[in-house]
Amino acid sequence: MAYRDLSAFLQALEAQGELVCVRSKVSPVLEISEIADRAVKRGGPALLFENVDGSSVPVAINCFASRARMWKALELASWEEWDERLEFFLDPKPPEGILGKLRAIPRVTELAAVFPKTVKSGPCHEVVFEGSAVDLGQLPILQCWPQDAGRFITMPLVITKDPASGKTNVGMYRMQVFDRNTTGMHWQKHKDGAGQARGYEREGRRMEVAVAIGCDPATVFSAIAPLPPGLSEFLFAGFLRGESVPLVPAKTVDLLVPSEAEIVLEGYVDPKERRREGPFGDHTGFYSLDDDFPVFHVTAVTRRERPVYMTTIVGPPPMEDGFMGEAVERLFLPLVKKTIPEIVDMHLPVDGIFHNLMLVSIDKRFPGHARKTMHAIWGTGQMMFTKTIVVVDADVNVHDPREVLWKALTAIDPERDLEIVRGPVDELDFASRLPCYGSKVGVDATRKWKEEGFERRWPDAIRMSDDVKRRIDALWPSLGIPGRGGR
Ligand SMILES: Cc1cc2nc3c(=O)[nH]c(=O)nc-3n(C[C@H](O)[C@H](O)[C@H](O)COP(=O)(O)O)c2cc1C
Ligand SMILES: [Mn+2]
Repeated sequence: MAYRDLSAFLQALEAQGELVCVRSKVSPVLEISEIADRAVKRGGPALLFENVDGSSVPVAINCFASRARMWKALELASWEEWDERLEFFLDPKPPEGILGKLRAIPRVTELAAVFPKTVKSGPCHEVVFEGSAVDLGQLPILQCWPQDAGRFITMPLVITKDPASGKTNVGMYRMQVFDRNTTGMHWQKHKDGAGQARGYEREGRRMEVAVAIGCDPATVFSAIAPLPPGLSEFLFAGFLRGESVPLVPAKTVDLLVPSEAEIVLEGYVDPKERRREGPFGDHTGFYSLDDDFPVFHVTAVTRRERPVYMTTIVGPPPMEDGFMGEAVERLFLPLVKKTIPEIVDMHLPVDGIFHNLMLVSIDKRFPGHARKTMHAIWGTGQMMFTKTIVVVDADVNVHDPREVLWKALTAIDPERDLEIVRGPVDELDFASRLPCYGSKVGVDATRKWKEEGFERRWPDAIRMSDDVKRRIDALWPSLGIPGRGGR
């Protein structure tokens, strides 16, 4: 059963001891951030701050900040469960026999039931503020870090429509609060929201924008999913939940918003307008420098009678977004494998802040295969940002950093095995010589072949023979050596 809304998810977390309600009075300026940071770094629970200085609205944070909570959010018991679920749709086999056909029916109806549906009304419209009644100061918006330029909405679902195709996009792009009814709109150049905005700019038209804050967890997660442009995040959320996302027409803009949202901001972005945004303590663990970004004018705020403000903080890893990133890695791996089939597994270690390091194992089939894989990765969606790609053979476990270091570093002849390219880099990369344009490196750490010009012999990795291991397993308890005899 899908979570109906954020409260349903919070209740489920609380029932399982995964949520702590904090009743002490705390400030949204830096204090919640410090508490949330300590909690996530200690593997702590999600937090609901009920008494926030300056606002009557409670703050939920760290809702996704552990693997267990991320699974709960996506209603999965393991990543394997997802692989199996996806396999049915990616590789459908005609069901065999009457029993097989009967068993397939629920799956097919499940698919039919996940398209977003429009409803007439919803709790997100219980209270409506328009025009001069709009005041973002009523919300407990955080200042996350000392050098931040101000308060930032960090977990918004920014909903826009493409001017040409009319297709809806949902993206999570942070928003700096400038005053009671304007914010920044930090969609980076490469993102779908920015792409749609360029369409409005060409036409010299205002762009209507709606921002949902606090929804059921799958819908929130869909806003960070790196889907190809034109593919609906709300449909993806429906697929994740196994149930469609109910959408309701916004009050003052021509957009559909999740009817079960806690808070919705409605307004517009003027195509010509830019304003200084930042600095902001970012997910790189450093402050992103100030820069010019579009401005969001909030013309209406709608909300529940008793809303919860959902937020997160990013900063030196590991943070909540690291767990969200891991979910992206695991959920998208089966899809990546469909286009880059040689990939066996991949891993983006959390300290690589998602796109600085990708470890990928391949089933190497032809000379130069590792380099082909790197270029395929750099050529696919947001994976273009990957600064370092290390390609290893299929027998290396990319989730074990020690094994990767050992086997990858023994396998390389640096002058021969580095592939250095230029191209687009993440807008948050502050080391590249130019913004958004720089270099990336691939490391071919696969075993080298004769066909690749390697004429020497390649040694086997050391491994004890199985029969000896079995004999010693049996003998171990009698040897008087402390510790388990595990291998
Ligand atoms: C907590 C959090 C904050 C984010 N903030 C931004 C941001 O300010 N700007 C941005 O372009 N992407 C940001 N992202 C990443 C985007 O949400 C992500 O790239 C997503 O795929 C964008 O949606 P789109 O593909 O529809 O453009 C953030 C992600 C997370 C998890
Ligand atoms: Mn998108």
